[in-house]
Amino acid sequence: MQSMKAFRSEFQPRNDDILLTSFPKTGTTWLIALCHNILSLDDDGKEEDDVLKKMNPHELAPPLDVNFLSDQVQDLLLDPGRSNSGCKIVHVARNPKDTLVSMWHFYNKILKPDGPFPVERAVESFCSGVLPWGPFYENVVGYWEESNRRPKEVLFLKYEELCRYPEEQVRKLASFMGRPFSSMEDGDAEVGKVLRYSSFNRLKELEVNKNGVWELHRLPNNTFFRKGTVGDWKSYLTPQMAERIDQLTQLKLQGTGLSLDDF
Ligand code: PAP
Repeated sequence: MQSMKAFRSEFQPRNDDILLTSFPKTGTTWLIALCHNILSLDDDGKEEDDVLKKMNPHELAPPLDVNFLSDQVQDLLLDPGRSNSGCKIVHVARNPKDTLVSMWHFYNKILKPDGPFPVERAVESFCSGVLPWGPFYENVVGYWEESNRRPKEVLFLKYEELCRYPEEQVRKLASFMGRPFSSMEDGDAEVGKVLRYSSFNRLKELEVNKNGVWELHRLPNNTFFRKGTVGDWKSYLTPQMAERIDQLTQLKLQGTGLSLDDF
């Protein structure tokens, strides 16, 4: 909370900053990798030079809300070049049932309790909004509404659309970041490279993500790569649980124009 308060009162973005925002487990790791690879295209680097081979994507974009007071991001406070205008925000959202199941797996793994946390309690906690990083729906609707109000400054992406229309979505992301791809063949090749370098299968199999640890949080990097699919909730939630979440989703998103489907 201290870090969050300090962030809210003191952080001044630079005009060319791009802030990545998300509710946990909605595609943050993927989004960081995609943005990194879009920005790295100019370097014309070879695969062996890719820093993602040495670092978990999170190390490239430290989480400001948690670590604002840590040494790693302290320098952001001291940069006189920062002004409070013009920065861009990219938000990634995901359907609530996969988000919940992904979070449940994550905490079961890192907290190492005697047995898995009962899924019924995870559903209860999700539906009541009492969970790490607070209520899911208020978070996502806030970014959705802001993206409608300020489309040039706030881009709203969905995990499911990234899975289903990867080329289109990466082009949209790159244009928003001010690095549009050409519509010619070389542009298609670059989009393909960004997607390949950021892909779940590639990142999961990198040595750094198999056996490395993110020192800042002392978390094994492999906790960020589980299944990487849409609809895995079906293996864990009963039809009753799914129905409860669907009803809540309908209620919370009513009138917003936002849908969070697991198509
Ligand atoms: P975080 O909040 O801890 O950063 P985040 O990256 O937002 O987690 O979400 C993790 C989910 O994204 C995991 O989903 P799953 O549990 O349903 O499998 C993880 O597997 C998935 N993920 C990580 N990297 C990628 C990627 N490159 N492409 C697609 N999905 C990914």
